[in-house]
Amino acid sequence: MGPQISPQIIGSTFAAMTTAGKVIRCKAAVAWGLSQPLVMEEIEVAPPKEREVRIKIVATTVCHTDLYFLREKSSSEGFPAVLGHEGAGIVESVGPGVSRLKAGDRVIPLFVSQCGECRFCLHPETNHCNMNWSSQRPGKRYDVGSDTTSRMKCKGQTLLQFMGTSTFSEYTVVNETAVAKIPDSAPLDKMCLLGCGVSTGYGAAINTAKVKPGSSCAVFGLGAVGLAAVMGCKAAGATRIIAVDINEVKFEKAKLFGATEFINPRDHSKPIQQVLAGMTDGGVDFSLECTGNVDVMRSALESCVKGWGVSVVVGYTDTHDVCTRPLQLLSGRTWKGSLFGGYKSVESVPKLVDDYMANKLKLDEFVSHTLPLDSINEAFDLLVQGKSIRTVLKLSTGH
Ligand code: CXF
Ligand code: ZN
Repeated sequence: MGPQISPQIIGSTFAAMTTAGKVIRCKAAVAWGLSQPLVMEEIEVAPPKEREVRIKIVATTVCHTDLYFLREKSSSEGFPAVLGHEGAGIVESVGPGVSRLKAGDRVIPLFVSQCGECRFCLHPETNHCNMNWSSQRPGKRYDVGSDTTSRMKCKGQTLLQFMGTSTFSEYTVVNETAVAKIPDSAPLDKMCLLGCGVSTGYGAAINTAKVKPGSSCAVFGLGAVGLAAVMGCKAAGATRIIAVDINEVKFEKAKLFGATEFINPRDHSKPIQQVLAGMTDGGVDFSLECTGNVDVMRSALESCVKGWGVSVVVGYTDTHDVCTRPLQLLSGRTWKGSLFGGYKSVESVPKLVDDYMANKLKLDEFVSHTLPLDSINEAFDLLVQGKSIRTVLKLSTGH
């Protein structure tokens, strides 16, 4: 089904050639409740308000964070909702005051904004823009980001917009500060990967850990984020990249992205940090934790060498505390976290696109499956079972 303009909503203008300024009826995968399968529904997407952009989504993928917020009790505030934060599409229309973008532009919606004006955007060391959906309503996970309301409805109910992006829909509305404009030649079914997983892992190695040439690295967890972290370590010139996962099926892909050694912690009776210390004369220079498990976060920190080791937390959980003994830090290790790879989003994502187009950044290799949006529950299942890296969901209105 393509998008339809409802006669009830737009009355006599039904025959109009353009959808701009009108409510669009389209398909979306709606999350009605905790741990329930998503349901394909016809939803209504209102026109963009001031400083907002309505985007026709062409391709989207499922990230572990979508799964987490669908299934974890702590997020039960958030239904009904439209999840999805890795997408790419084409601007359908823009709201008042938008000059940087226009209808027809190819774009990637961003779950981290870059307004360019706030204290954080003006600081060179962070990408935590104050315009972000998470800053607008601290502690919440939903909203367009500009006025904390939703542009989506279904069966008379307001649909919460997830992470300011809601890409599991044929159309979504996003704040203009959370949109990256990309070249017309960029293939959208690959570009969606830059909306989260690849940028998150790759940037965590390059921007947050600041991996150095000739260094040793360990990457814990070999999903899309971990594989991208491996790719980032390689791009930064690391000579030893130790890939750690309990699912050995992932090792082959890790090798493709640059891993030089592979460890399954279940093959060892000693704690993994001791195994890594033994392999590297006391610990790796850099470690990246990409699982969201707090025990793994601790292991990753303690796998770093004393004196100068840097460990980066990339995985996410809001249900457990992370801990270590203070001596681990007193002895010179640094523990850091990374959101969206530390990238200032609006200006950096187009550069990643250029790198892909110049064959300097792998994206195709992350795509393990391709399905229509209607099969989204299958994509979730593949991720849960560890069978997919990324499933690209193509929308029927796609290009
Ligand atoms: C997310 C984790 C939850 C907070 C926002 C960023 N990372 C990627 O999906
Ligand atoms: Zn994500």
